[in-house]
Amino acid sequence: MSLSRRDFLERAAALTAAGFVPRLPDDFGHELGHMATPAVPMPGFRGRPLVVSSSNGLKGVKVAYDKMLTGEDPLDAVIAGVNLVELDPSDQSVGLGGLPNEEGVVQLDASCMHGPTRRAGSVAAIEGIATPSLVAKAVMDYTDHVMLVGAGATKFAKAMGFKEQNLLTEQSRQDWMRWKSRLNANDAWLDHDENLKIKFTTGTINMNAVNASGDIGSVTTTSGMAWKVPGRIGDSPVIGAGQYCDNLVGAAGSTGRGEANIKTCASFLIVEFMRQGLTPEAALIKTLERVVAMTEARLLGPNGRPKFDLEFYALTKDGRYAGATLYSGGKYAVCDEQGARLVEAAYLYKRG
Ligand code: SD4
Repeated sequence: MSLSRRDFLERAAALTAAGFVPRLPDDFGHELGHMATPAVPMPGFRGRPLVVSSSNGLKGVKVAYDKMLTGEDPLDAVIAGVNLVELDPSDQSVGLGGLPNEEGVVQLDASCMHGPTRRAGSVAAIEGIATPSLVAKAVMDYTDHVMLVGAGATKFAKAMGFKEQNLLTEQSRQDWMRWKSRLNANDAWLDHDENLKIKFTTGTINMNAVNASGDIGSVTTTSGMAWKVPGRIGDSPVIGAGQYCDNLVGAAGSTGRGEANIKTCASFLIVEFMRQGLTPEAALIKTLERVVAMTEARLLGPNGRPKFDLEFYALTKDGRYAGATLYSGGKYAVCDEQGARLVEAAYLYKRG
């Protein structure tokens, strides 16, 4: 987000009055950090409501934003935003209709974090429940634990009154069968669609919000990688990887290759970089650089760049935000007083 120097100084003055440590931009537009001094919010802090998500949350960010304006908690607001996508059977990367694992079973991951109470909840490899984001929140609200997985997560959800249902839509079942029939030319499965290209769907939705009081919530929900090994969980349910929020600083989340993200604890790292004074965009780019540095050789192309993509999203307590991807061309969704819109993401490498 570009901010004129005057806007910046005005905002900095307001934040200082509210107890924030002022940070000045360097020549590159980044802010100079004051590493040893965490921002301290004061009672009466006024920020601006803002919601940031992956691009598939364009409708959801508006839902979340409107809910916050009526006083709803930022975490409840973003969960309502991602529920839209979880319940949409045509989105094949989240909730109902998500592409299944290699055995044709839809296994879902989700996690959430609530800034004001410093609590978190998560479920992984849960089956038969369309809204794992709400189950993650129930883990947070009703147990002394942070993470439930597999059969235990499903059992918990049913005990909490969630409805069990078949999440494998006919479209996703057909896509799985086509993938399966192409695995081995010598097996007994006949391939009916010679020219059909099976997409390797990635999707996932991460959504983060801050309200006018500077309270923050974040959530990420996914069906993970299509055709994964049963039991595989990605970054989405891992607090600090798929999403993270700290009510003093801001929130961050990710979509894309979870295996790459987990190794850098990227969402936590982004929030830490912002705590040290980097702008959201600088924090995202620096974290993408860390991802590249941590990438194993087999996943690097001849040019030394990753063969996968990864997308990050972040916002700060005082209403700044950014999205960034490894490769150019990405977009992300934002909703604030200017309405819901897609915004071009920053990037590390120009595509092509
Ligand atoms: C995962 N990060 O399970 C998720 C997948 C994803 O876009 O984001 N796809 O690794």
